[in-house]
Amino acid sequence: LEWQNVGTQYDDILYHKAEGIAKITINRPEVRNAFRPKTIMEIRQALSDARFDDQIGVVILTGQGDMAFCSGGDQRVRGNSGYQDDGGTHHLNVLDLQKEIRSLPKPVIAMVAGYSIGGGHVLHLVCDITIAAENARFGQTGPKVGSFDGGFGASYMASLIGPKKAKEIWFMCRQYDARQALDMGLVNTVVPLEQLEIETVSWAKEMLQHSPISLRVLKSAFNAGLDGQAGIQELAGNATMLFYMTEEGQEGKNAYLEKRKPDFSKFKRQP
Ligand code: 2NE
Repeated sequence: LEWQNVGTQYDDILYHKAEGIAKITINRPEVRNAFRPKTIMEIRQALSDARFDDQIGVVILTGQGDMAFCSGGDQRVRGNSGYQDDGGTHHLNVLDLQKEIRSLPKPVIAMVAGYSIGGGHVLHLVCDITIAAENARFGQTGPKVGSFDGGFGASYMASLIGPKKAKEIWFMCRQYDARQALDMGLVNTVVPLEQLEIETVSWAKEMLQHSPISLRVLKSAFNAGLDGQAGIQELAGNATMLFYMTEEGQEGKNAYLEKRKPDFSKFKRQP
């Protein structure tokens, strides 16, 4: 693909677009792509751009280089109540990013080479699809470094691979290779490192051929159960959007604007 650099304003990430695909790359290879508050803020901004760009149908999240997708929170800036930004405020804003990846109405693919560890492991988890290179290694470190993610990091992992395996991953803090991750259902496929982007782009292109609304509604339907009332809200938001697209929905608005009684009699009740 002829990637176009559309993220020159960012320090911690690269942001590219090509042929309907947006690619967000965490660009801190010297710390195995660990994130600080600025990194998360920039990913959220790029994600928002990808959401509002109607030419974009699929987002790829990845890490710069072959050594790591992401190694979680940058422990060098970890303070007493979160990760410290340049102004001295502490954040755990990766939790907001997790929610935004899940509620982005377009598929998000994690493209993983090397380590996907700690908060960086949860980031690949919450993506819709994970394509792993053969050198990928997965794991949580929280209980080793005095941290944990009891939100999606625990509950979504358990729904993905079962509670026994999820507890093993969190309680033991072991690392798992790409084949083990595939066997557990943590990733969708494993490919040689040199094929990683080719394979990921080909998955993205296949999805791009399909109905955007089908993908959108399916994504929110997959999330609805675990997300409770917020999940229902998102699914119902799609129903509202689709209703606005119908003549029946538009009749209500038109009647209001034309100061007349709405006539819904011509619209059939479906069985
Ligand atoms: C990722 C891993 C397994 C890689 O190991 P290796 O042997 O390939 O590399 P090395 O030498 O450990 O790391 C290379 C450089 O990157 C830094 C290292 O300190 C080292 O720096 P220098 O010695 O060259 O100066 N580095 C790596 N990860 C870093 C990190 N997360 N923060 C700051 N510097 C980091 C290995 O490096 C590793 O296990 N890293 C730590 C993983 C970790 O514990 N992450 C935090 C989990 S907690 C979290 O992410 C979190 C949460 O639980 C809840 C909310 C938000 C965040």
